[in-house]
Amino acid sequence: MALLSYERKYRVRGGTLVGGDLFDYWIGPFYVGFFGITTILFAGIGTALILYGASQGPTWNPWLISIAPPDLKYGLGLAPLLHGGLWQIITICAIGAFCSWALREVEICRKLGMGYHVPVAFGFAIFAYVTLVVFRPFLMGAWHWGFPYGIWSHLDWVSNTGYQYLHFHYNPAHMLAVSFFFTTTFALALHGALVLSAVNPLPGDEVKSPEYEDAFFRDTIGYSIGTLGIHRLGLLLALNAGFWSAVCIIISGPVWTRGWPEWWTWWLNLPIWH
Ligand code: 07D
Ligand code: 07D
Ligand code: U10
Repeated sequence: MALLSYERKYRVRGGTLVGGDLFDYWIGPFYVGFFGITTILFAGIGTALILYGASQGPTWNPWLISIAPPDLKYGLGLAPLLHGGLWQIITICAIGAFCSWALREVEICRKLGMGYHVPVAFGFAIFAYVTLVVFRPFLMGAWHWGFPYGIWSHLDWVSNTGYQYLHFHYNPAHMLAVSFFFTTTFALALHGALVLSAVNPLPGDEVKSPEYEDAFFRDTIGYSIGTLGIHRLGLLLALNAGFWSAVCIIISGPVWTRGWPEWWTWWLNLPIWH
């Protein structure tokens, strides 16, 4: 079916969470909806505030523009606009835009009668972000602990925060998160390669059925997870990568304040060694 006739069939009213028929329309390829409007508003205001902050700062170099969180002395209170207040409003706009985007995805899922897997998955990314800029700073008693909004400066924050705990690689949840990220790319590489090898043959060759894909992995490793199963596994791996990332940073400070290498002394202190 051609794309446009397909869209005519599915571009129907209904499924909105709020607003009824209001905003229940498309602009070009984009579904709008109530949450499309709130996305544009939050993203627009947040972007404008970043530009305003940049205009008050020392550089227009896009790599170096940075909007810093408030000084430690402001604790969990509001800070003056140019001393972290911008960062606070931009954070609210960012959370507003990300959550609006997720809810717009939910409305599109409802229109299409599909499951909510995509917005749920995006929810894990939002969760990781909110952990970094709300939950952890809140538990540590100051917005100061959030990361600065700048391409280069946020890298400095990751490095500095890592070294505050001496050796971040010794954080056990960071190990889990890193391993899940690696496993996710490994699984996607295997899956992408396997599908292309079966359904995109050289000219003249036949397209192979899923049985061939199953047979390849049975022959190679003795087991095939199956064509639906690999997508379940991929989602599970990716969500765990984001989840354990959030865990690894929320425990750094609120739960464990010393160097991460020291955490492993529990191993040396096991009674079996004494
Ligand atoms: C490919 C989908 C498209 C998204 C893109 C990002 C902006 C920012 C804004 C100037 C995979 C669009 C970027 C809108 C411009 C301003 C104010 C997704 C794809 C292309 N980081 N990070 C990057 C963000 C954190 C870290 C790049 C965002 C944490 C490291 C880009 C967030 C920590 C490295 C970027 C965020 C951290 C990066 C490429 C939010 C731990 C790199 C991102 C909202 C998670 C890499 C110069 C990418 C780099 C990089 C964006 C948070 C660590 C600028 C929006 C605080 C170590 N990060 N990041 O491809 O090259 O994502 O940096 O949480 O090495 Mg980061
Ligand atoms: C937070 C992004 C959310 C994004 C959202 C959407 C837009 C719109 C618009 C394109 C979570 C944004 C969308 C803006 C764009 C358009 C149109 C994702 C987020 C909501 N580390 N480390 C991690 C590795 C070291 C340290 C996570 C590896 C060192 C700290 C991951 C190595 C030290 C923190 C990870 C390594 C250190 C982390 C990041 C290797 C530094 C964190 C992924 C090989 C000296 C962060 C929640 C993530 C974290 C984190 C990997 C090394 C420190 C597991 C592979 C030893 C302080 N590290 N790390 O979280 O957990 O994504 O954040 O050496 O805070 Mg690490
Ligand atoms: C998958 C799949 C599968 C497929 C697939 C895919 C997964 C098997 C069937 C999908 C995968 C791909 C296509 C592969 C590539 C994807 C990636 C590598 C992921 C990363 C993606 C990107 C980098 C692209 C990001 C692009 C985005 C987010 C679109 C940006 C668009 C907007 C900001 C507009 C959003 C629209 C809204 C909110 C609705 C309402 C508004 C409008 C329509 C009009 C816009 C309004 C204005 C211009 C007003 C003015 C705006 C202001 C003032 C503020 C604007 C501020 C901004 C920051 C924009 O498994 O099957 O195949 O294909």
